[in-house]
Amino acid sequence: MRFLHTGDLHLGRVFSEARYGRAFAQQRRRELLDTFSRIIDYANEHQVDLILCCGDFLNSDQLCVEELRNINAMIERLKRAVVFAISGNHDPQIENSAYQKISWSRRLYLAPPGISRMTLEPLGASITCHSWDKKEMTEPFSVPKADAHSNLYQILMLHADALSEESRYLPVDKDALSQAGFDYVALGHIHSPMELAPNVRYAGSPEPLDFGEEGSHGFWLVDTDETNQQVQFVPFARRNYRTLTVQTAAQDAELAIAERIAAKLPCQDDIYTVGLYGTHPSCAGWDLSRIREELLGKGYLCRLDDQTTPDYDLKQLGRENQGNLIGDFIASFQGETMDAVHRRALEYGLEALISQKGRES
Ligand SMILES: [Mn+2]
Repeated sequence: MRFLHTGDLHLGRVFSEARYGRAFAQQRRRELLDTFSRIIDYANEHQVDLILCCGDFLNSDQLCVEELRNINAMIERLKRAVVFAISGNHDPQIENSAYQKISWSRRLYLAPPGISRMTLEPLGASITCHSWDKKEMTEPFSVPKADAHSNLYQILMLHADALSEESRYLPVDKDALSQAGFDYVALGHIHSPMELAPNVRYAGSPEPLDFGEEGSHGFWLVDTDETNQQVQFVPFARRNYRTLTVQTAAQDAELAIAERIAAKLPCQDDIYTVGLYGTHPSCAGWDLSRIREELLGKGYLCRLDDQTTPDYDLKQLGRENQGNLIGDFIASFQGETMDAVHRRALEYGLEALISQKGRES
């Protein structure tokens, strides 16, 4: 048997226009659907028997009926495989969920809420799984045991959080998962692919869904026969998120910074967090949205993380302003541990005071 382990496709997810800009937010939403369509093509081209979808297949509330029909038409294109899905916290089987709104293809099997077990006789496999019917589940999940007498290939499918005991999303003990006797434990919910034990994996989302979800995204492809099991990760994302840093100096013009950033970005397809380090002009900071728009015009989608510090000399500024409001303000920070929050507070306060002073004189 050859199966594909995926999950967290979040089809229908709406991307923030504030973060991505309107056009790109809409494009990115379409790309998630395109990637599911590419997965269907991949399954057809690679003789996949079974697609495991480990929850959060749909952002249930954000899809209209016509879009659901389009997704269903993609599933209908499968020649050989079936999609075996469990519901997660974004597509729980509640009243009026997306799963109730249209009549779905027989190639999609959605496991009922709670724990269930199903035998796929032609594939020599059995699937034990859990499906959601609410948006939060805080009780720790007690892991069912595999059938010790079965000679089937036994899969456990869960949408659960094996990384945090305090999780509101079905906390589960990862050692219990690896020791329950299953040949393969297919997990969803965490968006990065991860191997927790030789038989326990998170699929991760095939597309990264937001800043912070860096690294490779795709799905697992598993081949099994009576004696062997081969598991490979297939990178599949249309875009990746990346982080890089750029140095600034106080005399830099906004457009010069944009040029410098663009020169460091290797690929227009990816989405970047650019950390700005160095100094910025002490009283007239840069307009970061201007830099961002300039980069967007060149085809780069970036988030700017401004870590620059103003170019004034704090000691000298304190000496020059001894006894006045600015001097007192600087002195009030002495003895404080200057973490990022304190530094920002000092900087914003000083900028306000200095510009006020400039207006008065
Ligand atoms: Mn989830």
